[in-house]
Amino acid sequence: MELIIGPRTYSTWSLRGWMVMKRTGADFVTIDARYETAAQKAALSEVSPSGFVPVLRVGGELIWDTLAIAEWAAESYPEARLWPADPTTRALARSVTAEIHSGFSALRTFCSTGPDRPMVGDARSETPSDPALDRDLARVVSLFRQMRDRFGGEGPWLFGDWSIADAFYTPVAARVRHFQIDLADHGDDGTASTYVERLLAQPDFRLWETQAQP
Ligand SMILES: N[C@@H](CCC(=O)N[C@@H](CS)C(=O)NCC(=O)O)C(=O)O
Repeated sequence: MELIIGPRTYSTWSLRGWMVMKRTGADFVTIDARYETAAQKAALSEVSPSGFVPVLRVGGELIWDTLAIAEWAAESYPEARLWPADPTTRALARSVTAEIHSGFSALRTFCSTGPDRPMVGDARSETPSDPALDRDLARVVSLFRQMRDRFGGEGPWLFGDWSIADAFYTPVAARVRHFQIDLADHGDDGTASTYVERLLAQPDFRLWETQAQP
């Protein structure tokens, strides 16, 4: 089984897919792809139907798009409990996961990652400012506070036990760190920033950071 990923320094979707695959406990190898130049993009299109990463190659099939990979992993490795067991909690976890998968466009635009704006390491950028970004950050804070207040008694993650939702919000935590965003400015009472720190301290994320090439 192979997971084709982009640069570990800034490929946020690759990080999400890789974290989910790591949690399955399955044996897989990662294959590095790049997409800075036209030639690299053309080469990526040879292995990725959409031209994007991550892509999972399994049993002669390709699964592209992070959410599809995550759902495949949850179905294929039920013992990894990648989604919450309770159907209502699972629906909430899927909702917040879908929200980051298809939304938060201002956060992505104003806090975009790249070779000079890495989600790993000590480099930091100036905090951007825009009303649309403020709205996205207020939503992130409210979502984190709401879920942590509700499920905090069941464990340290967004829905108590670790789930795919935590993988999907790890790059958000990395953006908060890189762009030096003070979540208190966006309605945090400390709950969201504590959760952000927890995401950044995950051993899998630390491993990803150490494997990232500058
Ligand atoms: N909806 C896709 C988005 C994947 C995506 O945007 N991947 C970026 C890297 S983080 C990419 O492959 N970019 C290639 C390019 O811009 O040419 C998913 O969830 O996997």
